[in-house]
Amino acid sequence: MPIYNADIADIFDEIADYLEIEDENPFRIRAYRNGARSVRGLGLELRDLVEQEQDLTRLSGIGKELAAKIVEIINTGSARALIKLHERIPEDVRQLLKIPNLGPKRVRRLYRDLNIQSIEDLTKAAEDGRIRSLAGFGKKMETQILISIEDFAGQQKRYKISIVRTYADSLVNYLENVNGVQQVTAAGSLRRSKETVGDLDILVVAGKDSPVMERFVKYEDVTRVLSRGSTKSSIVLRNGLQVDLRLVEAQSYGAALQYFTGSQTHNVALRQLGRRKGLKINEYGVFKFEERVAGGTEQSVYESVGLTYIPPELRENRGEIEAAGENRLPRLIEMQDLKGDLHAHTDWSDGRNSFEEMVAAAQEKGMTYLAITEHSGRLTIAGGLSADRLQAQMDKIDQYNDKHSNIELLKGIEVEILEDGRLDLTEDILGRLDLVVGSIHSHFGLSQQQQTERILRAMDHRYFSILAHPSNRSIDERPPIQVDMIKVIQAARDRGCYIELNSNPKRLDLYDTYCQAAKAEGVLVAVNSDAHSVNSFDHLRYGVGQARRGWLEKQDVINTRSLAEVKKLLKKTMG
Ligand code: DGT
Ligand code: CA
Ligand code: CA
Ligand code: ZN
Repeated sequence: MPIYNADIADIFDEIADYLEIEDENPFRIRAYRNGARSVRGLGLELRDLVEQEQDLTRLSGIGKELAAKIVEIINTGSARALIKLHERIPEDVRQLLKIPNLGPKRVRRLYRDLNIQSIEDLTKAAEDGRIRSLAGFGKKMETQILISIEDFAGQQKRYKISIVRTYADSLVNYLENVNGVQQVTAAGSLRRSKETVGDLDILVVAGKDSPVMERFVKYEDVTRVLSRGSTKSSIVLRNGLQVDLRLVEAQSYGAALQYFTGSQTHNVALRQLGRRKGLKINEYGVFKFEERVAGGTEQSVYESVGLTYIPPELRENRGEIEAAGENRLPRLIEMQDLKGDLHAHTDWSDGRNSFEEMVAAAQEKGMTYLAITEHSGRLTIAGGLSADRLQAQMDKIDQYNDKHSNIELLKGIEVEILEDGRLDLTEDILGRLDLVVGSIHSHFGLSQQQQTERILRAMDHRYFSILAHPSNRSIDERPPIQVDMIKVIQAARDRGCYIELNSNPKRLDLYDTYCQAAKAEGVLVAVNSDAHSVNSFDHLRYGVGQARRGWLEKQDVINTRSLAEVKKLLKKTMG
């Protein structure tokens, strides 16, 4: 692989970072920084100059030490100086330099004296009050550090999964069509189905002569090229999304996919496990002494340390490694397990498509049942239904079911939970439905105790089937309400009702950890679309992704059941 100037500049910057943490001679540090800058800005590729045996010290900003390093990097792909620094300082300590107002001196103290190796370590130490005791830090500095970490996190804009999915699909398709490209995979948090994605990580296997890097940086949607190297390049798309591309050899594909899928904490735990077994795991493969023992596939990487394959959605270091070691990983739910949908709107309330269009679309998706659940009257901005209109819709549904047999419509409502926990319709009308979906669209600011009691009271109603979007967060728009979700889940268990995982990518609410809690309590989860148009049934894939992150299996989700079973389960909540 040819070495590009960007590869060399990255190495110089990395060396400078470590030298700063080590409190090295400032002139030497500055030499590396200047070197990185001038290498990046150079019009010619250094590897051509080296091949022509030109004197590199004639370039501005390049002295004897750096010239020698450039030759070394071009010939060997790396610099011994950097490898030595890596042995002394863990890689992640470098991240600390990015925190505003921290600076290398403080980073050094934090690492040396408190063994803080990452931003997570730093957050924890500040929260535990361990930083104030360091000489020269103090309580004020400790608070300031927490604020700076938050600022830093805030700068890292995150994108909804649905947006990144769309961009990823186009880019993957584009790269697949470049000459010599054998494989393209989107890794990182997208592959783990996280609700939001910081940047997109793409992994490519291609032949030696493939122009894939050139084509990548020339993708039509690129607004900025951050770096361009032989095995690694980064671009920014017009919407601000950063995309990192890594080029790997086929024999390393599995190891690289495993590495770049993350999460970082999962990878750290996996590497530790490897170390205990005398194996070294990195993005190139699994090695015993110097010999490669695995790495072509992800499966081989996991098997090399005695684990069964761990699906990407579980890779958060939340017990999946232990479970894989004992062969008790869940068999995660899949898209085709869904038999129907228990929450959808039509233009009778605020949906964009007609009743007939929604039903046809659900049928086309292969659903065997669909619950129509319009808003109730109190939600006037959403065209909420009065009792009379609801009765009219129920009649329409009865007529539909009489005439058709390939999909069954269920009579439902998305009833407003009022501020005091009462429902927005009387028992008289609610009792005529197949299911009652209850949700909150107002009074988001109640205290945790009030909010929790409000929901518990709503669930206490004679007719209450499913609590919809329980935290009410709306990504980029609204934080979650304050509620004791564990209490709510336990209440659902006691009352025999169900909890929704809303598949709309701006909600994805129930959170993954609460899916696990629901499963532990034996509360069935409804993975619903909350469709407001024919296209939004497609959102179910994100709901399933989130359910998988929450360790849910087919049997944990109510709408994987047959129509007859679902009707029975809903009936239990209706009287
Ligand atoms: P994001 O982009 O914030 O949504 O989250 P990720 O998980 O995609 O993180 P990202 O893009 O920084 O890196 C992708 C994966 O590559 C990450 O999950 C683990 C691996 N990785 C990247 N940088 C490092 C690193 O410095 N140390 C370790 N151990 N792993 C890393
Ligand atoms: Ca990423
Ligand atoms: Ca990345
Ligand atoms: Zn709804």
